[in-house]
Amino acid sequence: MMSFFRSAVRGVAQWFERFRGAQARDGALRSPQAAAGRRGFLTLAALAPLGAAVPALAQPSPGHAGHATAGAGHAGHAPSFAWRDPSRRISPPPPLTGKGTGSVRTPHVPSLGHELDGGVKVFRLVAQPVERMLLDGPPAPGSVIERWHKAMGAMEGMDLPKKARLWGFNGSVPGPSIEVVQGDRVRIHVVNELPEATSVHWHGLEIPNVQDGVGGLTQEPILPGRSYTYEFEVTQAGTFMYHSSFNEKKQVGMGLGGFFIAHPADGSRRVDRDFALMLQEWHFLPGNEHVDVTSTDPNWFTINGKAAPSTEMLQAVVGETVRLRFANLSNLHAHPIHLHGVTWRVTGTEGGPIPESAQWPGNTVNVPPGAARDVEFAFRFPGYWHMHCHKLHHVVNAHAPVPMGIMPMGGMTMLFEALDPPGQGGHGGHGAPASHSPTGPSGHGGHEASAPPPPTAPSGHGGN
Ligand SMILES: [Cu+2]
Repeated sequence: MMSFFRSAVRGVAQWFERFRGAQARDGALRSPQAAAGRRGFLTLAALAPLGAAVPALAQPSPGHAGHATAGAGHAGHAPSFAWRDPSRRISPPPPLTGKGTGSVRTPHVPSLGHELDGGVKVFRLVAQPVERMLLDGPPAPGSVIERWHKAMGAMEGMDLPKKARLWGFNGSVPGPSIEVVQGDRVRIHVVNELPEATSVHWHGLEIPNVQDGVGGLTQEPILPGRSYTYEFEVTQAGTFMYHSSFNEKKQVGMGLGGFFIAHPADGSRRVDRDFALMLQEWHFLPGNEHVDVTSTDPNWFTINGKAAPSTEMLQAVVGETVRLRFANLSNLHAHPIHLHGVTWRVTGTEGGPIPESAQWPGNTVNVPPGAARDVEFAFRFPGYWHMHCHKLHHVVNAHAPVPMGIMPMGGMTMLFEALDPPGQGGHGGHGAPASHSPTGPSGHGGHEASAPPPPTAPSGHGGN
């Protein structure tokens, strides 16, 4: 019975692969007519209706408003239905990607260091096609997650590797985390290596309108191959985001966003461990690596671009103060994130820190699209603590051949290991190693993002 299902599913998957391969070779679907003739199962056909909206949006200024014809040539480029333009160079990550100097760690995602030009912090982002392994495959042999996975009776296929062709920044989805201090003046160079125009919005920041990054409204869209420079002063503190603000449903739906974190200028709100976790959702047709961005039925769910069991295991020592900064760049769903074993306080939103008197206790926090939620807590007991979205559709992976048996955890699931303080080990094997480091190995590696450096003080922030 099972082998019948397996071979049938394999056959369908291979058919889809062949179909996609024939129809959607990079660049092969660049003509709207070609795309329109092939609607149906096609991944890229799903992108066509959105892509078709580009020429109208691409009118660069009110002065051109009378020319809203289908002729994209006016904006200097044709709409593209391809994941990448094969004639366009995809740059390696710019220098200082992965060399952040702040205190926040974004597992699986590099941080973004800056150069100084006088008093201005200068960051570099390249919007580009990115191949991302959402799932690396089965957990590492002998790891805690493998033990858990096996104990649940993992169904065949649920930990098959899952590669996705997304859009991101500097080779990463989500893009590298930007970390600054309230009061900083920042300059951000954005280069567009996508096959269509884009722009970058600084989500939650109170900055002059001309810096707001809404392509076609507050600035001319950044055409393929072109660049744009934003510059503003960060007057707020909190957990913010950056994301595409041009053809958003498609571009954010394909991954174009990241964290923008600002520490309070007065050095307040310090914690021992500070993690940033980006929630994203995706829909893929069977056997397909391209996101079906028109779907309202996501079937893959990631934290920092990884689905369990490939999500890193976080670590903290019992009694240490921990902050988790959740942000949601999903197109559709809120994600109620729950952590076992603690009562946290919700200490911040996308509007910045919440005054202490208004913080509220909980252990599940709902994070709507476009929102950020900071929570703070300390573990009381050592052990492996389960953290996951409590929409349980969001904690499995979609490629089970037949989702009728036990579906082991996947999607928006993470383990958090609480360690005994040094010298107090022996309680279940969770003693902190002498060389304990929050950036230590997670025991089930395989993520492509290089590990950021251990936490150090951002300039002017004075430690964490
Ligand atoms: Cu969820």
